[in-house]
Amino acid sequence: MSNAIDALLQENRSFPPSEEFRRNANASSDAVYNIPDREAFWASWAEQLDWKTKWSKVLEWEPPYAKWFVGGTLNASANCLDRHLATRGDKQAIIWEGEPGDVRTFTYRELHAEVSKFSSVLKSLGVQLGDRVAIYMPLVPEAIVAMLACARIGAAHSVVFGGFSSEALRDRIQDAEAKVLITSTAGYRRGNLVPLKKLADAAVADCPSIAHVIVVMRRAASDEMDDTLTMEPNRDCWYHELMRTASADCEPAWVDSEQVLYTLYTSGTTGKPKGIVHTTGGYLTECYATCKWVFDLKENDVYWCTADIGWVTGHSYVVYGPLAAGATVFVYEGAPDWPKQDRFWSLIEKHKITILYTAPTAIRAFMKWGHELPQGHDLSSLRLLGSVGEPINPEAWMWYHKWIGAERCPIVDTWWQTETGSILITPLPGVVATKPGSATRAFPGVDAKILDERGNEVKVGGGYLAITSPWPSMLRGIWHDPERYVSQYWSKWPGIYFTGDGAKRDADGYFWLLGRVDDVMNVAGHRIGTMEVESALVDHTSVAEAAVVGINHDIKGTAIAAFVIVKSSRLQEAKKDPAKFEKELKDHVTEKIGAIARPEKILVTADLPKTRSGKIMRRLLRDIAEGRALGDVTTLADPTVVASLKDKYEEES
Ligand code: 6R9
Repeated sequence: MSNAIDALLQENRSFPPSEEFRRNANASSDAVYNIPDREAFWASWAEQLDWKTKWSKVLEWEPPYAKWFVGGTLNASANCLDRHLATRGDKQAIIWEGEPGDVRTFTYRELHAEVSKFSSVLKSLGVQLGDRVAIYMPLVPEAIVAMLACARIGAAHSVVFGGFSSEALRDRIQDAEAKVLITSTAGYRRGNLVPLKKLADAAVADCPSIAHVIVVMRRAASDEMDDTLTMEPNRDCWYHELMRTASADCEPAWVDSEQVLYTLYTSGTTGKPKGIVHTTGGYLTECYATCKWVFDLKENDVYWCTADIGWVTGHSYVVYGPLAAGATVFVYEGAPDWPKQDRFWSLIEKHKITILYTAPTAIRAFMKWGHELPQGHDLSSLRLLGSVGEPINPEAWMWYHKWIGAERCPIVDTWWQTETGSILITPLPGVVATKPGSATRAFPGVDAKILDERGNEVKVGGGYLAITSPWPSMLRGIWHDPERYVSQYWSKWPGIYFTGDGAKRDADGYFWLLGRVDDVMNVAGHRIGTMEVESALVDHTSVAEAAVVGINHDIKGTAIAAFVIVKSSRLQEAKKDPAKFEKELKDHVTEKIGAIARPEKILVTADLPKTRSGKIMRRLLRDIAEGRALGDVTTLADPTVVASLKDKYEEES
């Protein structure tokens, strides 16, 4: 039988942790991987949280349904706030900077008071245990307050990214049957104000379940009150007015470990969004554990995860994980290139960030903009870097390592999904020698394997990434769609979770993610993942970013088309002789991974179609390359990108 996916790229560079990092790390020896009893291991993490009632059973597993910490009761907001008051009351919980440069800070005590008050507000508006609350907000502190307040009273939040349209918001509110919507007058993005309240009004017009809309003022009242902003009597309320009289005394609801904490719709690079369901005890346990061991969180860290709370990364690693660990969390509202392309580096310098967790899409943009920008700032506060969201190409990894990490900071390339709730494959920075482009090993207690079509394990080589035992933060289902839960994740092999990602394992047992299985290209009988070809292109000194797709070919059946973004500093050179440049890139791929992966066609582009969370949408590139009408574009960040790319592609074909 042919391989599910072939492995082409060889990467031999390796970076062991420094002795100093290892010595001080929360996890500092390979012994942490020795887990004789998985349930006991997870229970030992759960014991570090505060429970009102202890569980009677760690795990109940009736595939594909898991219950963790059965019979236990706890509250997520109490674990993120109340339990820190005695020891960390005056410690900064959140340091927030808005895009225009306004700064606000909250100590744990202040955040606790704000969340308690807002919990009282929600209760007074009739929100009860088990109700759903939609949140459509810019990345402002009140968005985090809103999430924690829902958790405090046992309501499930459903955060909808503030960059989504009113239709997307409407569909998600309707699916969740949310009772209350929390929004803001506006949010900043690249100097512009996105009129969230107006977009919310359009959505709510078709949402009979919504009884109230709570509105946060993003700016001073005098700036907000123009004639176009209307407040619907009896339905709409101002956040600041409700808060003025709200009681700061709100006992957390002690909910069952399996109480729904939130639903969140996946970014959907391929199809219709799904409402992923997460519950409380297991989710919080694993978010907390991974924060301690993967991000090595210490009392004095200033930790910055650049994700928006509209994505799972924002849920697990801006809010629940780091706050449960009592960390100081830095939050930035706006775009990385506003007002200039060095905003991230100036924020790191100004706030003395020690841990930075961002996405390959951002790293590749920084590469394109040039290393001179970070070089102009003092980044010496940094001690650990992270990456999430897509495979990170080895050259992007090396760039991150050299120009941001000063060859000193370990990089944790963390693989996980909205569905997995928390990081499952990752280096532990004090233990594992990293290799550029590899997510390395499964987190202790996580059972990750490469399987072939029939479910046999591939020890070395390529195949499908599968998780073969339940884990505490796993999804508990798809909201209102139990059949899809089973067919999407549990039908390929009985009782085994199918991730939808292709991956390979090397001789050291390291995992290398190869891209979505749906994007695999079958070239002359070889099944080639997108990642390795793209990495071979990015390995060329002129290329900042690349996306490849399979296109129909008379002889090979399928050939490879590559879309590449050239580094700003190399653009002139590439444009001088396009045919020569194209050949150079093709030769580079041939040399790096073999003739089988040589692209048939190369198109230089300024942009790639991406989801709003920054993932390349190869499905749309296939539509372009094969001259089809574009499929569903609703999750696309910038629709103009595909239109101009389509024109350019057709012009050059
Ligand atoms: C957390 C998040 C999940 C998909 C996942 C995979 C890709 C995420 C990755 C990675 C390679 C990594 N992905 N992290 N691929 N290396 N470190 O991104 O969740 O938005 O649900 O996306 O993202 O393809 O299956 P989500």
